[in-house]
Amino acid sequence: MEQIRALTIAGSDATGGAGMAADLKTFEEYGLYGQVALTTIVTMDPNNNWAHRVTEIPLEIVSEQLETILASDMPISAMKTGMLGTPQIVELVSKTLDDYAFGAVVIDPVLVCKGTDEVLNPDTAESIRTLLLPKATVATPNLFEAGVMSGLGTLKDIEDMKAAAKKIHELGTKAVVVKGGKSLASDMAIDVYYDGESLEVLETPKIPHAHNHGAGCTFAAAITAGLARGMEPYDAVLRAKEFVTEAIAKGFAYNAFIGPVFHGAKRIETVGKLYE
Ligand code: PXL
Repeated sequence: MEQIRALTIAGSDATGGAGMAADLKTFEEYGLYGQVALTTIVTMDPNNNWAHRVTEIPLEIVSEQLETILASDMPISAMKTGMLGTPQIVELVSKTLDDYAFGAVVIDPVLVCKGTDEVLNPDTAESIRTLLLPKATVATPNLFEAGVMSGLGTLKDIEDMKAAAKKIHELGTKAVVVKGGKSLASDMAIDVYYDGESLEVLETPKIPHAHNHGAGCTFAAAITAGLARGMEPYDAVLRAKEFVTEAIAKGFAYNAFIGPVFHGAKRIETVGKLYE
C-alpha cells in the first residue's frame, strides 16, 4: 500500500482532545501516515479551575524535528499548523514553507485555548497574519481568530464572517473557512467558505451538548487530510464538516471542566465497532 504522508506543526494538549493529538488521530482516521513537529505543551491545572499553562519547545528542537521529518524522499501531501507559540517558531515555519514543496498547506491560526479569550502572544498573531496566511491553501480561523486576522474585531453574524473571509483571502490565502462553531449565537453550527469565487455558508444543526473540546483542531486536521488525499479544497471542507460533526456528536464528559470530541466517531459509525 502506498503511504500518504501528512504533517502537523502544533502543540500538545495533555487532555488528548485538541492540538497535535487531534491532528494525528484525525490523520489516522483518513488512512494517512501522520507526523508531528511539536511546538508547545499545554497542561491544565485541576486545582486552579483548569487554568491553562503553555510551555514552548525551544526553537532548535522544533527545527531538529522538522529536519528529521523532511529528511525523506517521500512527499508530504499536506501539512497543517496549529498552536505555534512564538514569532520565532512562526518564522521557522514560514521558511520551511518557502524551502519545501508541501502538496497543500493548512494554516489554523490558533491564538487562544478554549475557555480563555486572551491572545496567547500578540506578536505571534501578527507574524501568522503576515508570514503564514499568504502561503495557505486553506486557512481555518475560528470566529475570534478571524476577527483578529481580518482586523475587523468582534464578529457577530454571518455577514461579519463573510467580510472577514474576504479580508483574509486578500492576504493571499487561497481558500478561507471561518469556523463559527459554538461561539456564534445560533441554533446552527455555521461556517463560511470563500475562495475568491465561491462564497458558501455551511450549516448543520448545533449538537446540544458542550463536549466539543478539540472541534476546531479536528475540523482543520480533517481538511488537511482531505487535501492530502487529493480532494479539492471545497470538497475537503464538506467532508471535514461531516467528520467533525460526528466527532462532536460522540463528545464526552472527561471531567468537570472539559469534554473532548471523539475523533474515531465517523469510522465507528461507518464500519462498526472493532472493540466492545
Ligand atoms: O483548540 C486550540 C488548541 C490548539 N492547540 C493546543 C491546545 C488547544 C486548546 O486547548 O491545547 C495544543
